[in-house]
Amino acid sequence: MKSYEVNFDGLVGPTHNYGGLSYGNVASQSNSQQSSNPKEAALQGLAKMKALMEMGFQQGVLAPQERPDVAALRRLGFSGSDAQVIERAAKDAMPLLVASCSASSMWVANAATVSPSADTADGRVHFTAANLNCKYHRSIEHPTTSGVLGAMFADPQHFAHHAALPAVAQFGDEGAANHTRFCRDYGQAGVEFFVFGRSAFDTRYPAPQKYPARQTLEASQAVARLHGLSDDGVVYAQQNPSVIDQGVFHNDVIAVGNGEVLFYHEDAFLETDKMLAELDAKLGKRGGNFQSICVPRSQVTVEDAVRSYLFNSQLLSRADGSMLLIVPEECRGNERVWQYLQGLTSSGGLIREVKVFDLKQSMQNGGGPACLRLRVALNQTELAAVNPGVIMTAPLYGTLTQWVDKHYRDRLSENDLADPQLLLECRTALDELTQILKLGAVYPFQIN
Ligand code: SUG
Repeated sequence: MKSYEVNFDGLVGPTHNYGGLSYGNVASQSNSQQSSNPKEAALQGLAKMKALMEMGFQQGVLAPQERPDVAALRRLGFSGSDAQVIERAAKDAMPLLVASCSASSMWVANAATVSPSADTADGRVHFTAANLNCKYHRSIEHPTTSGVLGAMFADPQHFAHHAALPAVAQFGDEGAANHTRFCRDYGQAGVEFFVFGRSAFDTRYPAPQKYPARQTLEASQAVARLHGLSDDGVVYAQQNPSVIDQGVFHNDVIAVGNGEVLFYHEDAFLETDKMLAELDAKLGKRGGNFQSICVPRSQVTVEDAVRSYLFNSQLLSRADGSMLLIVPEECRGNERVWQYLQGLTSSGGLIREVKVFDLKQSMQNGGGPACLRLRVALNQTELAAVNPGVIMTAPLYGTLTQWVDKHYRDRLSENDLADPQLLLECRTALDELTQILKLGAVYPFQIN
């Protein structure tokens, strides 16, 4: 049976703004307080989805979350009508209002970790929503993430959903941003590669000095257990703590993998040779031929990688077996990175083509092409069991762009977040969206 990698891209929500909320994420910190353009952000994301669909890739869409999150503000003690909750938070605790308005659920690489059915003990596709426990504004995502994923992948015969891990730093989990799967074919058993930033319980592992390591080894191990992965199908590796301290807050800012290929920066990991040997051996036992492409620091520095998001690219397999790299415009803007990419595609290797996308609105918060998508490998039967409302088509693209044009503002600054009218606009938009995507009631305002 044929199998596919389906990319489900996060649709940018109507409150997209630059809140400066992510310490350790250089772009989020440096663009704090700038005004944003939610309409442009959503259209940039949709343009990427449409382009990939037109290139023949399977493409889906993942709905944004209800923001401002009034229920989250109520849990923090703000009361009264919804408008009063927002007004009081704006007056007494603006940072909390900003956090409750973040459209950060757009970076769906952090929504969950997904294991395809070929890897799991019960032969179902497993999802564990990420607790995103390192940042308050992201820690409030997982209940709705679970609801939306449940509405997209509803059939229990094919799909198993696990709640987020315990919400403590020791089980900090950032989902697929620190997880890659290698395989010969999407439908065959593969090797799942979990990258962690620190260990919560074992002091032998070093930790970064400056910025937080968001993913723990123990969280990755728990996800592997929940998904029923076998030891010979899993490899764990530690991120180099010094790159975390340079702004590599997720492994997908410094490495990307697909099929049999890992594309990574020389400084990305600790004990790289041991890790590569284990990947090679384990994929070899599953019939695959592991290949790695190391980008040397002499050609591209870690700083170049963080600024350009070279590795936050989508590495896609084409029908002829060659690969395509989807990179953000910022790669073209960096001379060393662009030169490296020219050399890479003309070297006769596997990666033959680079396509550039303008995702500036998302990039200014530290979210590139790879952050915006959640990969789900599915066989034909499983793909047919996915809610068809979320699969991208030309008519759906048309409907969603019209929906964005109708409901989104083209400028949002911090003061606008306190406008109770924004809450109404967002709820009206999202209510319509759940009908467009045929999700049913998934948002707190629809359920309570
Ligand atoms: O978690 N930025 C996100 C970016 C996530 C990128 N995802 C991956 N690398 N997979 C984060 O740091 C910034 C929000 C703000 O500052 O307004 C933010 O949440």
